[in-house]
Amino acid sequence: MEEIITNIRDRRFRITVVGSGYVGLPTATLFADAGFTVIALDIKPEIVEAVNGGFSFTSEPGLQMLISRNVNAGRLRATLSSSEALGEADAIIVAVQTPIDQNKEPDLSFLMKASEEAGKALKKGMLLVISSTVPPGTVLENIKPKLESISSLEAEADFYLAYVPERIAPGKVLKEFFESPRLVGGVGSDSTRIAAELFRTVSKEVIETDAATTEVAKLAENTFRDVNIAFANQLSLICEQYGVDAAQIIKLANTHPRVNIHAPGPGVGGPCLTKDPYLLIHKAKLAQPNIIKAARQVNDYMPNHIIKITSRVFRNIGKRISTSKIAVLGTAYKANVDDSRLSPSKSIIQRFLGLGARVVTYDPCCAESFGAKRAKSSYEAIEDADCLVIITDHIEFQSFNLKRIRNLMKEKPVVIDGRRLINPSEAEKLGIVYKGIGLGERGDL
Ligand code: SAJ
Repeated sequence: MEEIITNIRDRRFRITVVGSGYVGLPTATLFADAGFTVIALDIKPEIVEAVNGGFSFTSEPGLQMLISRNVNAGRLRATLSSSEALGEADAIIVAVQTPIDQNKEPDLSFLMKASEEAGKALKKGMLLVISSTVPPGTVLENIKPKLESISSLEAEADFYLAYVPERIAPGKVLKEFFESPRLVGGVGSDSTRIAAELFRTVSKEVIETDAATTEVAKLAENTFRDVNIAFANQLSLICEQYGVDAAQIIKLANTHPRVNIHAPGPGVGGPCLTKDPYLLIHKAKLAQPNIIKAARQVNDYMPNHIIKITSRVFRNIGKRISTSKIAVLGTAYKANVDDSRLSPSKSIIQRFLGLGARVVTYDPCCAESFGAKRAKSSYEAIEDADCLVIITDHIEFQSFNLKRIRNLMKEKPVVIDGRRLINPSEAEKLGIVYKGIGLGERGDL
């Protein structure tokens, strides 16, 4: 064991990262940048080709430069070949996707396949780290026995196994990879110690615990955030009915030193918050009501609410959605990222298209348009529109010239503000029919 620790400190430890996606690629790159020789394994030729050419498949700030630096220095390369990637490794870090299926049940097929391949390559003294988000119990109940039966080796005695989840938000990956305290949970104390030593080379702070605890802690973080946002969303529906402003109320409530209500919005997207709560409750037997499930339902309802308020405004002003042009701003699931996975924009755009509207989208970061026509700028999308719907809070959308918007739009222009980026009284002064999420009018109840 001391020899392994020395090899880590001397950077003689060779690392293979299985899955070179949004988590695996920065992981591989940052270990290479810390001085290790790293191989990134993936099944997608375009990712492998990009990495070996010194490029990133995501536009994550700073990542491209780091990939290029480490590929040129000969510390980082990518491959499609498992045997090439796993044959020489001292540590294998698994960062493949663990999605949920249509029934909201975890699909561990990618993870179990990766574990199987890692199991075939296991040798005495190797470290296997799971970084994919997993349902509680997965490392001890599924992965450990699989590795032991394939390799005929024993965890802790012959090889080391730890769960080390990521805590990085797209857009801030490089900063958070280093700065977020890293939870390291081994299946035993030697596994924890070795994995902690390895992650100390890329993280400011490492917190040592055990695998089962770390699995639940990872899921608790994102579930807490999802439940908090659901509370903010439900509060905004209440405020709309009571004729008060949820944005102002949240600001006031958050002046209390023990209150921190998140921001309401047009829905919660992305690959983490939409899935992790289901992983957490997967096998738990809970009496009703289940606030975690209810929170998911509240957040999933929000895109419908956008359609509902738009329809109501159209009815009030005597226009029809079916004969209108609607500009939808933002297809990314959150501000300033190019990622549209599970974005609330998808169902909103598709519902408007289904109602017969002509839908034009614009997103400064993201090329996805979910079947709508894609404009080259916000103002091009807004031109001649009957209605502007703001879905993503990109920086570019936070400094609109409202007068210009007003002049570009058709008569009786409608603005539906899913992120509260526009000043309501300024909009109304210009003759815009404005509806913001959480902003009620007296008499709405
Ligand atoms: N959102 C709101 N209101 C808010 C905050 C976010 O409606 O107050 C929406 C966003 O617009 C977006 C969704 O929620 O649609 C998710 O946003 P997010 O900021 O939580 O970002 P993620 O999902 O990219 O990242 C989360 C992070 N988790 C926490 O902050 C607890 C990140 O640290 C994790 O690494 C990541 O999940 C993950 O991979 O697990």
